[in-house]
Amino acid sequence: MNTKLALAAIALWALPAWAGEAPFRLAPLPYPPEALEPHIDRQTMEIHHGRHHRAYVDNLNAQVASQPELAGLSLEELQGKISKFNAAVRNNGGGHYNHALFWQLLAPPGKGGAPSRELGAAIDRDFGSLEKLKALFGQAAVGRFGSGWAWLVVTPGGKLAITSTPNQDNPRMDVVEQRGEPILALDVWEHAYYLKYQNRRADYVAAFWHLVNWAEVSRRFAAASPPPAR
Ligand code: MN3
Repeated sequence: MNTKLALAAIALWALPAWAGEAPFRLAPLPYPPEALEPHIDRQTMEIHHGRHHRAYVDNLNAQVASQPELAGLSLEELQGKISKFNAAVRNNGGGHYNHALFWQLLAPPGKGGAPSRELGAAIDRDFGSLEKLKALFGQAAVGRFGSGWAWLVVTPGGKLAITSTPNQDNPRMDVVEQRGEPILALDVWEHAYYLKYQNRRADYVAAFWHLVNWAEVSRRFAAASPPPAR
């Protein structure tokens, strides 16, 4: 056995017992951790993804031992049934879903494109303009007391709406007031911005608009919207 194989064997042996069947996994970031600079710094991304997000995944997988029905659910399905589970599943299942989504909704500065024609029309219809959407979303993000998230969602009625949730809750959960399909998200936990922005959450929220992956937001909008009436 060569050295690499031997090391791999040892690494497998050292994993916790549930790891062989751990249903949830941490995907790599879709860009290098420094790609969002100067708006979000490399160290924040490394800690946020590699430690905070990883902990949500590990803690969620640890719950599978006592709640085997968890293993049969996709991450998306779990959100809609979150009321059936304990607080650890709600916090870590939400944390995993929210972060996995958040990374995809960001792009390096100048790489995020613009809202699709259809999304742009819906933004004008429901908010008046993209600038007004940004102002209202920013108010939701800055106004969320303590830790939580701001969201742009497609409601069950097919409208765009802005909402915010505490902790790791999200609009897919069957426990929140304003439900919908999230198409844009912003993490306003201090761990998301404190190293660079300290207490200046509003500056972090303003910088976020340089990083929005509008191509991905538009894709999610199209997938979440009912087909146009004929
Ligand atoms: Mn976070």
